Amino acid sequence: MSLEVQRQEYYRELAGQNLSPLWLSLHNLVTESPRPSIVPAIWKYDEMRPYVMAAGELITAEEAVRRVLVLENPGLPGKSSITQSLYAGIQLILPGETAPSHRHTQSALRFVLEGRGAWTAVNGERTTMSPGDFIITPSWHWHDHGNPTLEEGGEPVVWLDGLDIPLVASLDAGFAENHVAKEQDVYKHEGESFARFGYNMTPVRHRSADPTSPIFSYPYERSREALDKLYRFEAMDEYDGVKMRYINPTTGGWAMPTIGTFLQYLPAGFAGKTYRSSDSTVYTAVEGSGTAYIGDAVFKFSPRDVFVAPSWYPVRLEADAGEDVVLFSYSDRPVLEALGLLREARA
Ligand code: GTQ
Repeated sequence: MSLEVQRQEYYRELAGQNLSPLWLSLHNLVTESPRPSIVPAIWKYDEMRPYVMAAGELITAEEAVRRVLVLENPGLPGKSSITQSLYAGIQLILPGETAPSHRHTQSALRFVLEGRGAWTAVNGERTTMSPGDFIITPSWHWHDHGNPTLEEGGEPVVWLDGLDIPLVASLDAGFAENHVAKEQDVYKHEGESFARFGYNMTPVRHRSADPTSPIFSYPYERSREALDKLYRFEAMDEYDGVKMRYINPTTGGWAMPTIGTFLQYLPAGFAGKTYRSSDSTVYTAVEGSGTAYIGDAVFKFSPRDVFVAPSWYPVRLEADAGEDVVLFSYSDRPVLEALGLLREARA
């Protein structure tokens, strides 16, 4: 019997023992650099919007629990993942609707795309949404969403959901439950969390082991003002323009333990240098139009479009002439950083 035939026979027997020879797979398991399954992709808001609005005619928020269209990376079909570790969806809530209260171990962020006046409730406090606001639902906290009725001036509100669903799934750490009530009790004033933690101060005896920021809404106006001032005061970064990360003000750490969130300003005509990093990043444009070069992909983006850059792909961002660009983005950077796995290359 030739050696090759003996080996084949041996491999067959191994499979029956739930064993496998590492020497056949080592090169795929331990690679020189990341080999993402996900691919660069863009979702144009103008193309998604009719489907989002059509969902509003077909199912209520209450029946759907969450009326969301999931942005699926074409490299991971059927996996409800926009990156290897993160999820993205577009959620619609119509006037008078409620998305009933539940909680889960997955952390969620909302980035408001269109409409105003809807609210999210967390920890007994409601926050009213406006475009560009970044809102957090921490792990295992009750949350429900609602919208004033038409008579009260409600309008359709659409936001981008970012969750760590694939990450939590990879760890088999998902738990969830529904609240007995449709809406949680509201026992705080709107703005209370921001008053406590949003002004570079915290209550004198504040101590918390919660890894998530106690600010659960970061209003766009304030974040935008910081970018505008920094642009006027300082030289920009050649790769990022002015790029800031949202923080937990009580620790200086990430606003969320598993998802890094960023707001970035590229002045009109900005042509960024090429960088790579091992965090896969989801971007949405808030203001202005430009071009994202991600590997071989060239994406023209406008406000509310969503695009994704896989780990270690070369990325370059440009703002069109006459268009100041603001980008919101999120990635698994806090996880990589905490585990010593974050790598960046700035050419
Ligand atoms: O709003 O709680 O897009 O639980 C996916 C799962 C949104 C939410 C999503 C969720 C939510």
